[in-house]
Order: sequence, then C-alpha cells, then structure tokens
Amino acid sequence: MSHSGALPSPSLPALFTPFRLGDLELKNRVVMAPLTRNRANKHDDAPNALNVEYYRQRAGAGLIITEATQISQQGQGYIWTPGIYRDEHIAGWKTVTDAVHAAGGVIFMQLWHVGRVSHLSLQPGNQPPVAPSALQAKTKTYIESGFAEVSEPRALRLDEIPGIVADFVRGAQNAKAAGFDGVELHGAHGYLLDQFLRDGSNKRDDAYGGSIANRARLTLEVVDAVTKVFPKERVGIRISPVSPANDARDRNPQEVFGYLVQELDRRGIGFIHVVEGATREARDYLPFDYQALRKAFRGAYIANNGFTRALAVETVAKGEADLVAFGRLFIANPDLPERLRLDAPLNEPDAATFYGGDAKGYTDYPALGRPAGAPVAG
Ligand code: 8OZ
Repeated sequence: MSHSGALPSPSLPALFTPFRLGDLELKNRVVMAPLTRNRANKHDDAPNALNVEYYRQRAGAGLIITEATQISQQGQGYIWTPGIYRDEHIAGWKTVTDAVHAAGGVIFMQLWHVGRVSHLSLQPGNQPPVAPSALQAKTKTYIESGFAEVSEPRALRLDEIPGIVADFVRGAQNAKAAGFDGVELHGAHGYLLDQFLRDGSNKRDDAYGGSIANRARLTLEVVDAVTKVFPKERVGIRISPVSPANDARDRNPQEVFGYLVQELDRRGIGFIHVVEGATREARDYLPFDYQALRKAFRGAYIANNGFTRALAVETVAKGEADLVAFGRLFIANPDLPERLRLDAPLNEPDAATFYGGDAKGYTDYPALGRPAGAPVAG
C-alpha cells in the first residue's frame, strides 16, 4: 500500500537527494550493498582490473560498500574473496578506490572475519577455523571443488582475542592506505562478530560470553580500536538481527541488538546498516522492531533487504531510514541510482554468475542507453 497520493509530492524523492555522512557529502541515498562475488586474483586474493571496472561502473551510488574482505587468512571462509592484509591487497584495492574516486564516488571497505564459517582448506596450515565456541555451524561454504560443509571450529582462547582486534585494526589501517573513505564492520550473517553476539553460537564463560554485555564486548572493542584509525563518523557496522544466515540464532535479538546499538550510539559511529528480515526471504520473517534501533541511534540508518524502488522512496520519505542499500539490483544495474530516479526498467540479475567466474554477469550488464560493458562514467 502506498500513501504517496495523499502526501505532498516533491519533484525529487529524498532518496535521490544528497546526504551528509559526517564530513562526507553523498550524492544520493542509494547505497551499493556489500556483495560477495569471488573474483579476486586466484593467486593472491588481491583485487584486479576486472574488479576495478565493476566498482567504477557503480560509482553513481551515493556510497559503495565493498564486498566482504577478509582481514586475515584465518578470517577467510570462501574461495577467491579478496583480502586486506598483504601489500598486494592494498595495492590492488588502491586501483579500485582511485577509479571510484575519479568517477565521483564514495567507497567504504567491509572488513570481515568469518569465524566458524570456513573450511580447513582455506585456513592457515589447514587448521580448524576459529569461533567463540567449538560448535560447528549448520551451513555450507564454497571451496575450489564446489560447495562444502563448513569445518568444525575450535574455540578462541581468551589470550587470542586481542589478536583478532589487532587484525581488524590492521585491516582498517590497510583500507586507509588503500584510499578508502571509511570502513564497515561485518557484524551480520553469522560471521565472527555475530557469532560472539548470539547465544546460539557463543557458550563462553569468560568476559566474552554469557551476558549480553559480554557477548557484545568483542564487537565494541573492535569499534573502539577501528575508530582510532578512521574518524568515528567514517566507521559503520552491518547487523542482521533476525537473519538465520549461517546458522545464526539468539533467544532475544531485540535485547541483544538494542544493547549493541545503544553502545554504538554512545561511541558516535557514522552508521548502522541493518539487514531487515532474513537474507533472501521475506522482510517480516520474524517480528523485530527496527525503528527502535533507528530511534536509539543518532548516526545514519541504512536499511537493506529486498527493497523495491517504491518501498525505498517511501521509507526515506517517511524518515524511517536515511539511506537504502541495494544488493541484487546493483549486481544487474551498474547505473541503479539513475534508473531508479528515472523509474526506468531494470535488468534482471543472473544468479548463475553471482559467485565466481569472469566478466560475464559481472561487468557486462548494460547501463541505460549504453551497450553492455560500455563505460558508465568518466
Ligand atoms: C553470499 C555468499 C558468500 C558470502 C554475507 C559475505 O552474507 C556474505 C556472503 C554472501 O554477508
């Protein structure tokens, strides 16, 4: 149902107007969501010229958030995802940020540690992946040979936790060296930070388990450390309070994420990026009051998950979100903000080419009025 007929209708919906994120001026409120595409270099997990072209084509976004990028080899859970822990990674990402900036875009890196969502074959020395507790997730990853059950993890020792925080700090420092405007922490979808937050995966009895404050401790330590690398307004976090992705479960998500967001507000970070509902399922998969998070947080609220043009326009017009992140639509439409603004037809995403492969289904989606693969900007 739309109320737009009854509301005063400004010539340009707020979704297409600029937004001030800290000291950054975003040219519109259409965000490119982080999207795993598995097309980094096979030999060193560094971004390459094809990845540069993909991001450059999408520089019309108000804000690009990169695909999830591992902060260490231990933080990797899928084959051919990019890293941000070696000099080659910094150099490769610098070519991406240069191209996006030259095309007038703003780009944040999503910093990622997968925790238990990994496989022996991807881990240093083929050792078990790490997790808050030694509980195997009921989920799959993909490795060189195809889909595989994730491996049984081992619990991180208390004395290893400072090293995890340090890896996030190194990731943020490297992202800064690579020219990123800011970073988003991946606190969603059952990866390491989310594993600590939730009682289904965190059975620890030390300072990082048990109470909600203890389960949120690692995430908040990472936030505190990374906001010393980037100004606090240039740090955001993605959360997915009710998503069951990668076997994420909690008995009381409203309370857990209510506490977390209250603490993030105290720290003054730039945004929370909220995956509303379950990944690739209905938004109302489980009851959750997202507006309670929005009201508890003075920074920007990015909403995500299955938004259509109409819903995004309405959500921003009503003030229920500052920005809306689109995933699948951005895969298929390099010029998505322009198409949405014009209410032009959209290309359909091809799921067969989402993960891995080459230019097909990656940089060959046509922009409006341009043949497939032709430059979008610059
Ligand atoms: C799809 C495939 C692999 C990883 C996420 C980083 O869900 C991911 C991801 C998505 O956040």
